Amino acid sequence: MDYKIIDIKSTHYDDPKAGGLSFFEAERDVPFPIRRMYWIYDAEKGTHRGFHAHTLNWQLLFCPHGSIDLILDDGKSRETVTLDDPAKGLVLTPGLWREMIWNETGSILCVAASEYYDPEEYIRDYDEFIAYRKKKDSMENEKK
Ligand code: T46
Repeated sequence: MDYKIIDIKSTHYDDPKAGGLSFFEAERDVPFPIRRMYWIYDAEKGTHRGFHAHTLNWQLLFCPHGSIDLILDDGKSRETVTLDDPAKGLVLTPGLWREMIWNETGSILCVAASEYYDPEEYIRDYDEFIAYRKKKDSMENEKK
């Protein structure tokens, strides 16, 4: 499936009580220019969000606090990635259906996106997503 888990660079003070600091730089650590950041907070355990795919957006998702499951679907299979470490990032290419599940109340999901917000580049209907994926996959197979 077309996603990648990356290590986000992180530093810690000698005193572990002083916490950590994680960082990334667009086009150096993240394989796309970043045009937008957003974050989801105040969600309760068991919250389900998402249920859509993007046709243009590349994204880096990370969870600086808590634990969130990302269910990813490429139209053929489903895989679950758990984000539960501020130093772990998930790079998503366009064309993946996603559902997010909050494993802990107050978990924060941060997203760096390659595109400005455009509701037209979302697919929010699952049947439409499957039709889109079939077309995309057959066009990519023809190119090979
Ligand atoms: C994604 C997952 C991980 C805006 O007005 N501007 C924005 O940049 C965004 C991201 C959202 N919105 C509005 C659109 C909706 O009225 O915020 C509202 C909630 O968005 P949505 O229902 O799409 O939220 P999620 O949590 O289902 O999905 C979000 C992102 O939209 C999406 O890009 O991949 O987080």
